[in-house]
Amino acid sequence: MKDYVASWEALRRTDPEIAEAMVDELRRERTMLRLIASENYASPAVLAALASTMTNKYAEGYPGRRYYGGCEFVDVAESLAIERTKELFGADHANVQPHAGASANLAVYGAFLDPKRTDEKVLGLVLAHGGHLTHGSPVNVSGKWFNFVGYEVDKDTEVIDMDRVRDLAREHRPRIILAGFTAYPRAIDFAAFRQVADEVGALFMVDASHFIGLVAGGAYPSPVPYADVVTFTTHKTLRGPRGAIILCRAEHAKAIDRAVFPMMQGGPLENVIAAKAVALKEAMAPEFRDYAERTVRTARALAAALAEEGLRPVSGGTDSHLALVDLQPIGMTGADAERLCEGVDVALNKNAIPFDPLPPTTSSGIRVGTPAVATLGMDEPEMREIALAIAGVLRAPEDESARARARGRVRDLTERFPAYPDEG
Ligand code: DSN
Repeated sequence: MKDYVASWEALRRTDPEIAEAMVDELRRERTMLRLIASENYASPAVLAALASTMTNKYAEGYPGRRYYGGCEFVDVAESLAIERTKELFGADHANVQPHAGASANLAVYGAFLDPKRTDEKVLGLVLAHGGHLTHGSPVNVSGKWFNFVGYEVDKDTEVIDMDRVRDLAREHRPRIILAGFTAYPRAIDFAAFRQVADEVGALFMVDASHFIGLVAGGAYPSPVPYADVVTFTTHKTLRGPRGAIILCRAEHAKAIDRAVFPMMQGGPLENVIAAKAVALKEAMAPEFRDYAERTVRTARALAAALAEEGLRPVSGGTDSHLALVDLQPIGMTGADAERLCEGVDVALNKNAIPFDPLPPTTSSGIRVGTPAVATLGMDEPEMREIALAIAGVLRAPEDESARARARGRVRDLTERFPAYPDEG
């Protein structure tokens, strides 16, 4: 009997249409330059854990305290994921069960807020200035059921103005102050947020989804010493499977565990938790520090190279894995830029910039991130190539020879830095 039973041949026989879609997706990931800041390449070991028979197991509860028998082996995987998380980030407590970042954030709100109490507020960065849908957007359950007050970036510097955050905190006396972003390029002053939270008696929550892999590799400040609760997804800079984890101080452990299960979720996805454990082990290796540093170094280089080509990085640059680029100087919308780049095999996304005059479906900016290209081994010289490909096409959208040159640059890069190369 085999020790591992997932079978590509069986899948191809059983469902050739799905198999073909998977082959096409792998080809796309190999041939496109992937600059979507929230995406990465999970390792073959992580992918193997996802396809394991642990997907067959029900395991409501937590290791050693389950509602089903037969959990001894998934307990091993989940306990390893918990211990590795605590060790890697120096946290008191970890819950590795959230299915997604949205579920993790909802669990934190469920743990500490009563939706019926209108006086319990959360102060968070507005979506239009780099926050997230789950940070109080009116179309999301966070904004529908809970009471959010938004802070913005400063109009001139385009960075978070801590005096403004303090003023809003004094005015609204929030129950939670939330820091974290999806499209904010700069380092966050976690100590300053903690001070404001202490002054008004608020809990301090950080959604570290985007930058947690950089924290693991020592390339971005850690929120853990300052925050009561830290949520993060595991598939962005951390390079694991899709899913999320919550860290918290010991005093909040029970409230967080109860909020994840049974308040928000039922059975945990134990195959995904095993894959999280694998990714955490990879993130503990010395090579991951090199990866995290290269990710930030390349993002800085890409922002600078785009600036040289006349594309303005919001806030003047980046301290993280992403840059937000204002296209107003070249008179182009984010939606058009996204489409043009896609046409030359560069995947990136349109993005609102602070104080954007256009609606989010069009937007005046693009977001570019380097977690995926840094995984492939690209470094500063390659960022110049990428900037030339993007700027060449955006500055001359009608020029077929510019498009051909850009496609050639992308092909050269993806061939020199292959994704999932065959072993041996
Ligand atoms: N949708 C993700 C992003 O692209 O940033 C965040 O959840």
